[in-house]
Amino acid sequence: MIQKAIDILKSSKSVFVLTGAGISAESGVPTFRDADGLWKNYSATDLATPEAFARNPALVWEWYHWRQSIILKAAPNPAHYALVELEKKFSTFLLLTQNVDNLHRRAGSQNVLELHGNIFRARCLSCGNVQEHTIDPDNEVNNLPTCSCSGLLRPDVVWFGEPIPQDVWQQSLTFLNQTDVALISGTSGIVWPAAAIPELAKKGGIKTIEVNLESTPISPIVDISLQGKAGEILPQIVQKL
Ligand code: BV8
Ligand code: ZN
Repeated sequence: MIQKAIDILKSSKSVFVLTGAGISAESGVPTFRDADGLWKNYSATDLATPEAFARNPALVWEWYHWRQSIILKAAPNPAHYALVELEKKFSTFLLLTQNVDNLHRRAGSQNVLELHGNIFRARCLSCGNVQEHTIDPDNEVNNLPTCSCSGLLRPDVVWFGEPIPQDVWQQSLTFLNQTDVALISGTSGIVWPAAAIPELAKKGGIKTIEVNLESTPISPIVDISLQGKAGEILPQIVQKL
């Protein structure tokens, strides 16, 4: 099966990659499924909403600062680096990630689109100003981050129930429509609209390859579903291209 994936990629000129939290699992960043109940018994889907932030901004910011502290200690893993190597082998390449951890960029990926934003950016609720925002690990005081205009800052990520950035989505669909193969890795295929991508690729006659630790709702849809760790399988594929 892995050889079939290699053969498809070898006969392709353009590659579209979609990643999810599973790509960062081997970096020690908990996935959304692992994270449920991991932090003070809260579930990610309860905290990653505008309602949760409106109700208790301090709690939501504490959760994001906790996640930032984990990500800052984490390093990209072989799965991230395999995708950096994959990008070098294809003149036409797009990496669409659902992750907000910035690890693809830290690994060296160039053509990255972030469908759900970035945990190291914050946006002002008053003036809309977007700025880099990383916790100061030494400064334990978690007072609410505010903008220079003194407005309250929120994490610049897409919460459940919020629309995804239309420019990113449109750019991804345009690229998907002209690509030869879509490689989907580390996503449970539950969160929409990213979960629609495998179906859209299939309808467009595009070859689809999944690399995931366990089978997902995507597995029966794709042409090739490889089960295992992305940090092991992706390097095996890329070094043979
Ligand atoms: C939208 C950023 C509409 C935040 C995230 C009811 C009310 C409102 C909306 C909805 C609703 N019902 C459904 C919806 C739509 C909703 C949705 O899909 N909900 C789900 C729960 C059903 N979607 C939305 O709300 C989206 N917006 O629909 O807007 C709209 C339109 C116009 C106007 C107004 C509204 C927005 C969704 C974005 C949410 N934000 N993240 C933050 O990070 O804090 S989603 C978040 O969860 C992640 O970004 C990621 O996308 C998702 C988790 O998914 P995965 O990445 O797949 O991770 P997961 O843990 O699930 O799976 C990991 C996988 O990796 C597993 O399969 C595992 O086996 C595998 N794995 C583990 N280790 C490894 C591995 N694989 C390989 N190697 C390993 N080592
Ligand atoms: Zn402001």
